[in-house]
Amino acid sequence: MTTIQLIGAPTDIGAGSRGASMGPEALRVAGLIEMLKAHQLNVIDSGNLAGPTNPWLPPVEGYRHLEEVAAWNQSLHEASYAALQQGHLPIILGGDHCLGIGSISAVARYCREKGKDLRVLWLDAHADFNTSELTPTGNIHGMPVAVLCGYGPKQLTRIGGRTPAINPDVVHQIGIRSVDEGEKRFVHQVGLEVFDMRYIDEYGMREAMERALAGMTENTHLHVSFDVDFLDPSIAPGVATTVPGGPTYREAQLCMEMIADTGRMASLDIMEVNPAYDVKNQTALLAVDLVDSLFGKSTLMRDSK
Ligand code: 6HN
Ligand code: MN
Ligand code: MN
Ligand code: MN
Repeated sequence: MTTIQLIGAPTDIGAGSRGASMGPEALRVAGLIEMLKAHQLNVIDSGNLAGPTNPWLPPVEGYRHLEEVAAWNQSLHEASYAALQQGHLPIILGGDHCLGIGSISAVARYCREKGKDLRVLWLDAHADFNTSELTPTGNIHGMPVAVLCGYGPKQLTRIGGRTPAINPDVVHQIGIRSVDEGEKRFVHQVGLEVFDMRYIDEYGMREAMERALAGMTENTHLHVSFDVDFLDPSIAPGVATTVPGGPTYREAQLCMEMIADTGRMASLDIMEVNPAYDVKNQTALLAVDLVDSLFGKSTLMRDSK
C-alpha cells in the first residue's frame, strides 16, 4: 500500500504578494486528506515545516529574500528526501513556487542514488526560468526551474549536493502563457520542452500530454509540480499571479487523468494556492478535485475497459 506523506511549507517568501503561506491549511480544509484516504492510500500528515518569517523587503542584487528562500528550501529538501528514503510519496503543500527548488532537488538526489530516471512535469502559467539578470521582479518563485538547472546563486543551486540538480531535458512544461522577454530567450537557449497554451489551442491537451509523457519506463520517477495558476483564473481565482487563457476544467482533468494512467507519479507539489485571493476556498477545493484525478479517480469508461 502506498504511503503518502504530506509536508506543509507555509511561506510566501519567494512571491511578490503575501498569502500563499496560508496554502497548506486551505488544502487540508478543502479535504485533501479525506480524498486521499478514499483511494485506499495510507496518509501521514507530517504537519508544517517552520522557517523564517517574511521580512517583506525589496530585492537586493536581483533577489528578494535570498537567505530566507535558501533556509526554507534547505529544510524542505531535507524533509522531502527523508520521506522518499522511507519509501513514501511526498506531497508538498506550498507555499509559493520557489519551494520547487527544495522539493525537486530532493527528488533528483533520490533518483541519482537509486539509479532512477527522473521526469518533471511542470504545470504552470509561467516558465519560472528567470535569473537575477533577467527577472523583472526579483521574486524567486519566478526562478526555480533555472536554479534547478544550475543557473542561480550558489545558496540555491547547491541545495541537494550536486549542481546542477537536474538536466533541462527532464523538464516538460505544460500550460505556459506568461514568460518574460529575457526569460523567453533563455528557455529557448537551454531547449526546455514547453507545451504552451498556443500548442494546446492548436493540438489539444491530449497531444501535449502524450508528448510530455512519452518514453517513460518502469524505471521512471515522475514528479509533478502543480502551480495552481496553471488553471484558468475563471475557475481558480485563488492565486496571486493569475494569467488569463489557461486550461479549462475539462482540459485540466484530462491532464491529470493522463498522468494517473501512467502509474508513475512518485512525488507531487501543490503550489501557490493563495486564500487571500480566493472565494470560499474554491481554488483549494478545485486543486483537491484535480489531485483526486491525479490519483486515478475513475470514470465509468476507464472502469469498464
Ligand atoms: N510563479 N515571471 C514573473 C516573475 O516575477 O518572474 C512571474 C513569476 C510567477 C512565478 O507563479 O510560480
Ligand atoms: Mn510557478
Ligand atoms: Mn505560475
Ligand atoms: Mn525530455
